[in-house]
Amino acid sequence: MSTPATFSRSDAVGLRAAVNDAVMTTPITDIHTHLYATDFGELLLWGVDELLTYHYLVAEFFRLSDMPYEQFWSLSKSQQADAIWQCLFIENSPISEACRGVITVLDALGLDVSSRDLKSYREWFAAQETSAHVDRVFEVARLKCAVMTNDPFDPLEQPVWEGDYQTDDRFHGVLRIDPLLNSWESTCNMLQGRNYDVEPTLNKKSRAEVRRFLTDWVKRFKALYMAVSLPPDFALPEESARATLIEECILPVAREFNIPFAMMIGVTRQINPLLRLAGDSVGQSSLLPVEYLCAKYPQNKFMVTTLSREDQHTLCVTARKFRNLLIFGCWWFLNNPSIIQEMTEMRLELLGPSIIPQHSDARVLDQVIYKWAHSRQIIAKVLRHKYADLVESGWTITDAEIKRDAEQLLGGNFWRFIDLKL
Ligand code: FIX
Ligand code: ZN
Repeated sequence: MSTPATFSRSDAVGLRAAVNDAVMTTPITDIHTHLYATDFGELLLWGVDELLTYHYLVAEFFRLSDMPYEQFWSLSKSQQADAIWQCLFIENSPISEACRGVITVLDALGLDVSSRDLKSYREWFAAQETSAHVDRVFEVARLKCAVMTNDPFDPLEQPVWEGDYQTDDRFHGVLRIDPLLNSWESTCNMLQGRNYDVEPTLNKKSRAEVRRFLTDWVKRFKALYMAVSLPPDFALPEESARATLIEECILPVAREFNIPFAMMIGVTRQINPLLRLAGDSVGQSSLLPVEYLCAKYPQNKFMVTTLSREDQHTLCVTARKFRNLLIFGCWWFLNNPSIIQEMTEMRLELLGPSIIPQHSDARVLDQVIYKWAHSRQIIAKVLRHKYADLVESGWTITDAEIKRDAEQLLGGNFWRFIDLKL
């Protein structure tokens, strides 16, 4: 048996290679995506037209094109993709992170990006079979599994869950409850339509019925956690339907199933509705509600990500105070190399390896390739600097320890938190 490699001051080159190898090859648990298993049919998006019409690119398109909004939305998907390709990749250079992502994906799948031949990319994707393509993408991205975002109110998803869905070990369920918490009035009507005996006042009976609804869907989805996105003015404690629903419905059910409640805080929806899915924005948030929940409910587990760059330091400090809080990901507008680097450094400095540095938020299967290729590079860079500082101070570190740390960051911390009993 060979002795495990140990790195000290004199092994900068070896240390660098060991960190790169560990971070680049460790299989990932992607804890928040908008992907689906193949049984969900058309809900699983993949291919070059989906990549090009990603809402991140739609927002960028409207900055550089003068096409009227209505004209763009009246085009077919492939016509929209043509317009975006022409504008963002041919008439301008694809410098933005979302544009670069498309190039990374095509290149990783073996397509010749220097040809700039969209037609040939389309032909290649058209020749792939869905299930084999999922296998391939998981392999190229070195993904172990992905956590879906499942909506009990989605008319396309619901029949699949209620039908003969064959569980795929690579895709895990999550109960997403935005409508419940962000528009209670209309959700109340929907629940009534599904035979839950609820009233807008959220009386005792209604609260029990909401818990019954949550229980039904946690079970049906085999949900690893419950999740919601929240606006910057999210406040707790307060007198509101949202507060009652969180404290008296969600948290008791989460405790019963020992699952975390994930809050994604800081999104202002539909600032520009003409952009449709691309029309959401960001605002700074108070993290007092997170402090309040973690302190008042020590038997509940919370996962939190915040959308504003300005909130990241407070979030780290809050996580230092509460073991029932796990912070995750560089969400959406933060998913850019410079910000990922800054956030990952700050998180490791304040919290050591007890974080989930990234999730992909992929909406199109192929995106996991670029989201993870780009993030792995940055995580490796930050870790290299951290280990280099340590060995510079006389510490030694082994290859096995580096692999252990990479495994924790890229999946282990999540699964440990899921299993954690408080
Ligand atoms: O609320 C969310 O889960 C957001 O991540 C998405 O709705 C958003 O549109 C997105 O795709 C961000 O990456
Ligand atoms: Zn998301």
